[in-house]
Amino acid sequence: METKALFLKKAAELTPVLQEREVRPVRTVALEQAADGAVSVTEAEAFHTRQLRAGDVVCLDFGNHFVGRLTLNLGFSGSHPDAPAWLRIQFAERAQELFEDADAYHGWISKGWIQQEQIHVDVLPAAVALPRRYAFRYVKLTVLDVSGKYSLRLTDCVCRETTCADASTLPAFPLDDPELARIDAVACRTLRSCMQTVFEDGPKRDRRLWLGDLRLQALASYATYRNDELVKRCLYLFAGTANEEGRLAACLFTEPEVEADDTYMFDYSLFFIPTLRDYWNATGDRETLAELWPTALRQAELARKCFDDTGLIRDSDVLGWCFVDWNLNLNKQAGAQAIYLYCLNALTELADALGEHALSARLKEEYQAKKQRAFSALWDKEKQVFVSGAGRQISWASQVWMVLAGVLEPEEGAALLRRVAAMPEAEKMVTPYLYHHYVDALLLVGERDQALNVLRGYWGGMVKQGADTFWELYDPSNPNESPYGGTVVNSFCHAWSCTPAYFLRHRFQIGTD
Ligand code: RAM
Repeated sequence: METKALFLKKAAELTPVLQEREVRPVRTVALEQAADGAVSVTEAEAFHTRQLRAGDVVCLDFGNHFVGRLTLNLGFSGSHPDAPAWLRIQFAERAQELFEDADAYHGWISKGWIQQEQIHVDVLPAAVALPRRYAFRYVKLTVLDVSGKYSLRLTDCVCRETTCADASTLPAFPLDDPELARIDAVACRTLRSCMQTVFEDGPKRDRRLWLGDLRLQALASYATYRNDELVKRCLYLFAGTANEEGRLAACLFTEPEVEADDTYMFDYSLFFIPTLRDYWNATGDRETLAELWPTALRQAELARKCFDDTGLIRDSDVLGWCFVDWNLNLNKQAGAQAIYLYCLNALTELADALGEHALSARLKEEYQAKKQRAFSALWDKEKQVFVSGAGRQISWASQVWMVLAGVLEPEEGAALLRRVAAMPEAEKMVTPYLYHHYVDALLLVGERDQALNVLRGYWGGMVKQGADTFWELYDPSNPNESPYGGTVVNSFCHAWSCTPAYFLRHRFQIGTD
């Protein structure tokens, strides 16, 4: 069998059985939005006692974030229904979403992601199974119309929840500190909701496997639900969908057939290398390492072509040529150079593990040369920071990734991170994805207290805003930040934000017994 087909066969054999469970709303609520956008949630009359007429609204609170399919049990009182019940049903991960007008969204991402249905129910009573899988805590039902001769009753509402996270494998992690305990719990919940037949990036959107997200989910999984088989499946899915030259796509679909997306990003393809390294370190699964090693090696070979003859990565204006973060002003050149160096280090570790000593030595030489080039081309001697692109842009991202690439001694790296923090002109971080790397960089240079402060301040900031799961984007100075032209399509349960569980459990190891 051809190698890629073999990889996909292995991936298929590792498809997890999803656990299903029925959950019901824990209360009926009334939602109100204040002028500053804050939403208050108060308990309201229980849904099943209400007689609903045209224009009535029922909001259900499931008490936590769930992913699943919903069935509404509908009845009536009054005369025999002489017209259909016409309903709108909206799902929200955060209550705020229910105040957004889907029709007013004109951003570049499809409105199709907005979790909203309109249905006609011709015959009552009925059990109406809604057509999609939803990610939500709140469900809002609006009666668009019924006839004057009857009122509608919602007698029951059941969600069949799905996840492949097995609660029995989640190690207890008692923490004396309630703030950190809550951050850990929300992080675990985030990962759990994203664990479906692959590690999805977001169960609301995009509901697919992205390599950059997988890398962080895998780290969190090793420290929590420990689903190594799911990581292995995802690695084989990527390896099995490499293009003709061997390059891995940034993301892939699994339905109706497994298929790579036609989006390629410099950094995401490379992240196969550290993801395999982390899997190897966590499992010691040598067979998988040996089988997937050529795929990992190939990503570095292909990325190498993006450098000029002097060893400097070529910059590009193409949006998304290299991801790094969702800050649309961010220049990626320095970040890309650093990410390549970071991945070279991971590749060297794998080469050593496989006894490929000659290759390992060559990789080390290449690392030194490209590191020197980073300093000669991208280091601003006067400002003492890395700059990026023709405009010599200063950003958090460039410094964070250079630290992670190991180009500085720990004290120098710590000083660099402090320096950028004091530069208001530096391009900011906008996603938990880049904040993850900031925390990682702080830990690498020994700034443990500051790393913990970031967990408390940044992820804790989402908790303070009522997060049950961590969000795709969070800019404390602009909570309505969206690269998509509107927060209604943002994902509020997003894989790459689940890593506080990894940091707290694995890197800080501050749990109490
Ligand atoms: C977003 C996705 C995903 C991320 C990409 C680059 O569209 O939600 O999480 O990896 O961007």
